Formats: sequence, structure tokens, C-alpha cells
Amino acid sequence: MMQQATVSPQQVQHWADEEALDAVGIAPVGPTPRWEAYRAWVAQGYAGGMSYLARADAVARRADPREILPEARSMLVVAASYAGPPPPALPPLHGRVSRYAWGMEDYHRWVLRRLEALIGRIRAAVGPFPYRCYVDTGPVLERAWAEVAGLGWIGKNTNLIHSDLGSFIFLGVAPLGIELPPTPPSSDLPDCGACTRCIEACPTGAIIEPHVVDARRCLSYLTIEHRGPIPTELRPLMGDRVFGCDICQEVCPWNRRPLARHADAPTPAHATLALSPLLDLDQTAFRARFRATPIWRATPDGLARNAAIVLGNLGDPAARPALERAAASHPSAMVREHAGWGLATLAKGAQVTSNSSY
Ligand code: B12
Repeated sequence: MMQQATVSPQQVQHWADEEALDAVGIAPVGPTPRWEAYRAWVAQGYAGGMSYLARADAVARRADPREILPEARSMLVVAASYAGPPPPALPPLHGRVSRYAWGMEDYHRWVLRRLEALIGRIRAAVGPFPYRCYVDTGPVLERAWAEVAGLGWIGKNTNLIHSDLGSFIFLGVAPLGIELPPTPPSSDLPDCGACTRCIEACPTGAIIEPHVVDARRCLSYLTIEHRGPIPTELRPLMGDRVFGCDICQEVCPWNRRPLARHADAPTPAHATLALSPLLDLDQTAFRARFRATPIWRATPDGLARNAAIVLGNLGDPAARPALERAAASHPSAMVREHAGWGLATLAKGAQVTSNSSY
């Protein structure tokens, strides 16, 4: 029988470098590591409204990559850094956007492009083999696979931390129908040690124990994924975060070290957003402005809901006319209610200048 050609880890590393990927690793395919932790997380209800994670078939599919590609032998995992300068100062009546969404192009596309290009090079060298390619949206526990592929460790905030790049990295994974030499496990990988800064800094207490985030309390979930009203008791805790949240990563010592490699960070086009105009964005204007960016995920009503809360939290009376208009006439009852909450909070004179942890 003819043996299929293979490629060395050094060769894969070299190609990954050329494709501007900041780290790469390969794990042998088998049952999904840490799947039991994921199953328990879903069973506790921590997925909130993310039914695509919680449905019985979704849980079952993630148990083994061979559920999605029966020929899978190796899991290729890549990381692309989105670290960069500290967040800019917050102009008046603006809200903060999570760093991963600062760019004008959605990361799903640019990381996927690079991962596809890397696989193209491997196929050019060894011949065709079946594969799947995912950035974020596939039925694969990306952090768990990144850990076994040697890219880093899962921090107490549940993010994958790379010892040079920190945790401001996107992950991409690809089950491959070919056996490639796995990245040797590292015996001296650092870890979080006794540090609990992320747990203490999370304004809503969403990291309910090390390595477990209750999404229903996580500002990232509430401001991006959640459809419907934000629980009243959590609204003041949003501070100035209008889309996503980075607090558990901003306080992490591993993100304060110099970051290595490409650091191909997106241009910070959307690091902050003017809030009042978000209360008036209809579907067409929202599409024109955000369709190609990660902010698209929030939906126009979700973003207006978030803007109303942050305007209340900022305590600047200049927000009153925009909030009054939205409370009276926004087409969404949910946004009208949140604008009313914003007005009531303004009246109480609440004030958050910034909850950036830098
Ligand atoms: C659903 C989801 C979310 C949800 C839930 C997050 C969560 N912590 O579960 C919400 C909307 C809240 C979210 C937020 C964010 N997300 Co998100 N998200 C996902 C998604 C689609 C699935 C994750 C999942 O399965 N969660 C369920 C939990 C149980 O699994 P887990 O997070 O992998 O948790 C593991 C650990 O807890 C570990 N574990 C459990 N017990 C123990 C015990 C020990 C000792 C150890 C070591 C580990 C350990 O095992 C679990 C199973 O693998 C992935 C993409 C993917 N397909 O994997 C992106 C992904 C995880 N998200 C990502 C990003 C960038 C973010 C945000 C930073 C975005 C933002 N700033 O707003 C935040 C970070 C918040 C946070 N602290 O997690 C990146 C993470 C990159 C990285 N460095 O880790 C991913 C990988 C997307 C990508 N392709 O880059 N996300």
C-alpha cells in the first residue's frame, strides 16, 4: 500500500507564518477533550438563550470531531492576534466596544481565509484530503482543541491564553482527513496560578467559579447574543459597554506583557460608538453601517437597547432629548422601555465615567 506523503511540524509552522497566522498546533483526533465540562455547563442552563449550543443534537455533535468528518485524523488549530494599543479615551455620549469588534471586517472572514490558505498549502504538498474549516461558528469546542494542540492553556476566565500572545487571539480549527505529526505536549506550560483578577473584576460576577462563565450574566452575551430585555439589576453594571466586554481579559497579567509575532490588529474603526444615533438606526441604516463587521450580530434593536442603558449609566444630561424621543416613538417596545429606564437613571444622576480596566 502506498503511504500518503506528510509534512513536518516545522513546515506547517513556516506556512502559518507566511499566512500571517500567529500560532499553529496539531492534535490527534479522538473524543473531544473537556466535552464533559461543556455538557455539564449546558445542563446548568449557563448557555442562556444560545440554543445552538444547548440543543441535545448540538451537545452530541461536539463529543467527537468524527461526528462532523468521519475521516478526521488530525485537528489543525490556529490563532490570530487582535491585540493592539490600549482602548482610546471615551468621548462624551459614547460607549465602548469590545476589542474583537474594533475592525471594519468581521474576523470570521479574515481568520477563515488564512486558515483555508494554510490548508491549501498542506494539500498542495501531500495531495487532497477531506477537511472542514471553522472559525467560531462550527460544532467544535475550539478552546479545548487549542489547549491539546499546544497553543496555550484555558484561563480562569475561560479564554485560551498563549504564553507570548496573551488571550486577545481568535481561534480557527480544522479537522483534517489526514494524519499529521501532532505538536508535542509542553511539560512546562505556565498557567493562571493563584491569580483570580478576572473573577474579581467581572462586574456581574459571571465567572461563577474558575473556568466556568454563566453566559446569562456575561456582558458579552447580554449585549451581543441576548434577544430581549436586559435584566434590570444588571443594567447599571454594564457601565459604558455598548457592545461586548473585555474586562476579564484587560485585567489579565498575560495581556500586559509585550505581545509577540504578527500582532495584525484591526484598525480601531469602532473602538467607541456615538450612542444617540444608535437609537435612530433603522434596519437599512444598520445594514449599511455594520453588515460587514462583528457588530452586525447585535441587531439594530439590540444595539439601541444597549445604547439606551449606557446613556443612562453615563449620567450626561445631554442624552435626554435622544432618550425622550426613543422612549416616545421607537418602533420596538423593548427599546422604548430601555430608553425609559435610561431617562429614569439620568434623573437619579447616576454616573460612570468609564469602566475600562486599563
Ligand atoms: C458561546 C461562545 C461565547 C459565549 C459563552 C462564553 C463561554 N465562556 O462559554 C459568550 C457570548 C458569553 C462569549 C463571549 C466571548 N467570546 Co466567545 N465563543 C463562544 C463559542 C461560539 C462557543 C464556546 C463554548 O462552547 N462555550 C461553552 C463552554 C462550556 O465552553 P468553553 O468556553 O470552551 O469552556 C471550556 C473551559 O471552561 C474548560 N474547562 C471547564 N472546566 C475546566 C477546568 C479546568 C481546570 C480547565 C483548565 C478548563 C476547564 O472546558 C470548557 C469546554 O471546552 C466559541 C467558538 C467555539 N466554537 O468554540 C467562541 C469563543 C470561545 N469566543 C471567543 C471570544 C473572543 C469571546 C469574547 C472575548 C468576545 C467579547 N469580548 O465580547 C468573550 C469572552 C468572554 C469569556 N470570558 O468567555 C473566542 C475565544 C478566543 C480565546 N482566546 O479563548 C472563541 C474561541 C471564538 C474564536 N473562534 O476566536 N463567547
